[in-house]
Amino acid sequence: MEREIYNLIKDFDSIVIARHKNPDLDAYGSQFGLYYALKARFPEKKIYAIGDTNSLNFFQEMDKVDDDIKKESLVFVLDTVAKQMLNEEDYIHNKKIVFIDHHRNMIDVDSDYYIRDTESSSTAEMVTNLLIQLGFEITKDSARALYMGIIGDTGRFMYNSTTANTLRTAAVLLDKGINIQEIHDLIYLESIENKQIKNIFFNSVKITKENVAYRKNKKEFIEKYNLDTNFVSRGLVGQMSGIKEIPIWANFTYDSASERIFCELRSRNKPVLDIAKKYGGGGHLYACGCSVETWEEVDKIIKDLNKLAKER
Ligand SMILES: [Mn+2]
Repeated sequence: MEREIYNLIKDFDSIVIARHKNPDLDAYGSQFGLYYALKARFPEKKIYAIGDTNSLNFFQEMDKVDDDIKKESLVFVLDTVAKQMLNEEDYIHNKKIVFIDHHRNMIDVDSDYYIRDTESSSTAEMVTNLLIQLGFEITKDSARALYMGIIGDTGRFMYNSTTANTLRTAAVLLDKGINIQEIHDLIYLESIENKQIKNIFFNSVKITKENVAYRKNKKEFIEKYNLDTNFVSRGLVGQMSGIKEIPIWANFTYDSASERIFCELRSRNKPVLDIAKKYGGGGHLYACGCSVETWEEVDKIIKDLNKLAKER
C-alpha cells in the first residue's frame, strides 16, 4: 500500500487534506502533521487543509478550496470513515480518495484506499508511521502537530490505547526537537474563571448510596454563569472521574437550543452503553450519551445506573 500511496502523492499536483467535523486534537494533529510534511517535501504542489474550526485549532486558518480544484485532487480523509462524522462537501469531490483511520467503524463512503489500524492509539500515530515508511522528512511543525494528536487521543499516554509502538512513535517526534512543556501548557493550562466554574460544579455533585456520582446542570446554572452547553455537558463530566469510590458517574445538562437534557454517562469498568441505548443514545462501552426531554427521565437513568452499580 505504501508504494501506491507514494505514487499517488507524487503524481498529483493538488492534494486536499480533510478530517471529521468538530475536530478533536487527533483530527487536527493528523491533518496538519501530514500537511506540513507534504508541503516541506513538495513545495511546488498545491496542498490544502480543509474543514470546520473550533477552539482546538492551535495551527492555522483552514483553507477554502473550490469544488473544481477538489475534483482534480488527491483527497485524504483522516480520523473517520463514518458518513455522519463528515461534511459532504469536504470529500465527495475528488479524483482519488484515501481514508486513514484507527476507529472500529465500518466504512460507509466510497474510497480508493482505506488504511485502517484499530490497534493504533490515534490517526496521528498512523500518519507518523506512514510518513516514515514513505521516507518523507517529518519537519518540526509536522512533529508538533502529530504529537498533539497522539496526546489528545491517549490522554497524554494515560489511556490503555497507548502501546509500545505509540511510545516509539512519540520518541521519533521528540527527536525532531519539539518542546513538550510548551505544547502541554498551550493545550492544558486553564483560566482562573474555568477553575472556579469547576469548583462550583463539583461542590454540588450528588453521590447515591450505590456510589453513582451525578450532577444536574439546570437552566439557572447555565444562565447564571453564561456557560456553553457542550462545555458543561462533555467538558465537565470528567470532574467526576478518577475518584476511587466512584465507579459510575453521569452529567445531565439542560440545553436551551433543543430544550432537551444532554446526558453523559461514564464508567470505569461496567459498560453503561446499554443504558444510553435504552434512552435512544449511543457511543462507546464506558463513555456514551443520550438526550431526554424531562428531569423525570433523568431520575430513571440514575435509577438504572444505581441498579448497574449494585450488580456484581
Ligand atoms: Mn482519533
